[in-house]
Amino acid sequence: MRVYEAIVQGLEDVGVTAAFGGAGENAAGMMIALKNSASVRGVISRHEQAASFMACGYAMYTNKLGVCFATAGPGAFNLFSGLAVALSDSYPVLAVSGFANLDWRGKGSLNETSGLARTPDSQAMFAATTKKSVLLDDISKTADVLEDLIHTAFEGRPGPVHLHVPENLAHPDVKVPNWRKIGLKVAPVTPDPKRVAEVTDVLKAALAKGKKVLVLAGFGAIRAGAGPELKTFVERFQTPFATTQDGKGIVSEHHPLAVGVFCDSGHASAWKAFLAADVVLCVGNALNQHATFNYKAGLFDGKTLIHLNIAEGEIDKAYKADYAIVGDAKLSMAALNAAMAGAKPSPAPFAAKSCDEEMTQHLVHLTGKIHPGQMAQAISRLLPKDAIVLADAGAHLTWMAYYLRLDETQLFRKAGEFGPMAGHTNGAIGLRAAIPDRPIVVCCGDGCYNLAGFELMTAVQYGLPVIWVIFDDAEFKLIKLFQLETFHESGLVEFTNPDWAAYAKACGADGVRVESLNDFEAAFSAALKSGRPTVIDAHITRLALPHYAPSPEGIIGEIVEKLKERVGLE
Ligand SMILES: Cc1ncc(C[n+]2csc(CCOP(=O)(O)OP(=O)(O)O)c2C)c(N)n1
Ligand SMILES: [Mg+2]
Repeated sequence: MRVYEAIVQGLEDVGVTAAFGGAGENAAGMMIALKNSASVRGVISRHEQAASFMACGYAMYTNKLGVCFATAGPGAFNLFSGLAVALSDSYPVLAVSGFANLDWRGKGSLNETSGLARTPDSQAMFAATTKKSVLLDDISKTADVLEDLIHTAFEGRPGPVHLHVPENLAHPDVKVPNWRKIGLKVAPVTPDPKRVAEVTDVLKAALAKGKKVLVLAGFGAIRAGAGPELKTFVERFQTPFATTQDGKGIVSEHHPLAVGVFCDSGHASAWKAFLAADVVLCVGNALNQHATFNYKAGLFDGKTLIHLNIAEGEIDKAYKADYAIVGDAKLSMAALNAAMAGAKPSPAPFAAKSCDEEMTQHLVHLTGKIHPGQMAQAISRLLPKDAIVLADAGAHLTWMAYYLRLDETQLFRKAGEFGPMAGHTNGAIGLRAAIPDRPIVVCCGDGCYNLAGFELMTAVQYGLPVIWVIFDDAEFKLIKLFQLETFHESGLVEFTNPDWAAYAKACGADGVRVESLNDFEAAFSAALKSGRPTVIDAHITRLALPHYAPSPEGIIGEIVEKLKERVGLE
């Protein structure tokens, strides 16, 4: 068995069904092994960066390994963005890339990345962007190395791993002498019963004293599938719950206890509930910049912070937790629910206002084009029960996070902490390969689509249909807003777009240009019905301002804070 045949066999052993990559001499053996695989589908993207995003999309909501591959040197370097996403957003992803012939190391051969002879050091670069990167220097170690890497990808907080396969080991006549089946046995991160008992005592005492408990759920809770356990908790103890943008829908946003999104561009109802809370139970939430109003000083002052996260490293990172549980969110919430059996809700109910009114408010809109907030509301109304919505990086994301109203059977993911444009525009194609039977909608900015929308051809070629809704405002809106706020002028943020509908049709997909909400609704409904790859080029107004402010008091509050800072007031 050749080295790449062995690697693909290993992927089959652990249940991988698709691998995304780019062509190249060093990747040639991988491409052939994939062509011959009965269960792993090879998808060659137009650009390797998209392949790395697709691997992330593949792993996003499944507990499956995302796989991307590329040739040595330039192809491999195009994988970094996706690996950075997998690192920051905790996706189990394996990248396999070529490496120049080890026998020629130091001579500056084509694609050499040994760090010698004026070549970049890809071992250092991949090591810096993954949990672990290995250069396979002995073919008899292939099974051991691959198994160890895959385990590392899943262990604890999931993340990316990388394998360098040197050219001299990838020749057709070089064989793995000792191949064996790869096994995947990853122990779940179970919570320490002592810590669960401690948190139980704190919560019971707080509820008995009539203290207000708020749950704040993040993507970790979604990834772990902790929705049912969270719902049991909030309903039993009648505690309101807020979410981060990525935690949206963990329990239905139609639920009377839902107070909405807690973060920049979040809901006032969530902020007010937070202000009133005595105890905040954070579940699967890393308390990062946009979920803490730029790490607002004293955010948890006067409150008891209970932090539940899969990794010890996240606890006390930005805010000192009073109590913590390290564990998988589902297992930890189940353990907490069991330990809380018999506990009673607070005698003084925490009557927080739900997010319902803010999400469904009527938006005043006077110009001819589509109001992006109204479009987000329309998507909420038309979205099938099992749909998945991804947003990309930009102002469009803030409209979606605020106005998309999700049921607990639906999913929403924003561009994550690394936050590359086009990460989800193309990651969605990988997600489609992993989840073939749920509608997938990407709400992307036109800047994002311009950056990498040519992967539409990959989606068409491989039959991986997604609906792309382009928020077409012919500008980098988020950057424009930042410039105006910070520099009081803007520059180089506007651009021209092609006729995306015509482009989509030229690629073999469906394409529609819409300029009114009615036309959007018709196009969106038709795309959901057709199941075909579809680009909806939605011409949105530039005049609507997204609900975005790093101040929890909202846009006006932020202006007041800035003015106070300027004149030196407390
Ligand atoms: C690869 C990459 N380059 C640059 C950025 C910085 N960036 C974040 S949002 C944004 C604007 C995106 O424009 P568009 O897709 O049109 O979205 P809009 O803000 O207009 O909704 C830019 C340039 C980034 N996140 N990723
Ligand atoms: Mg734009």
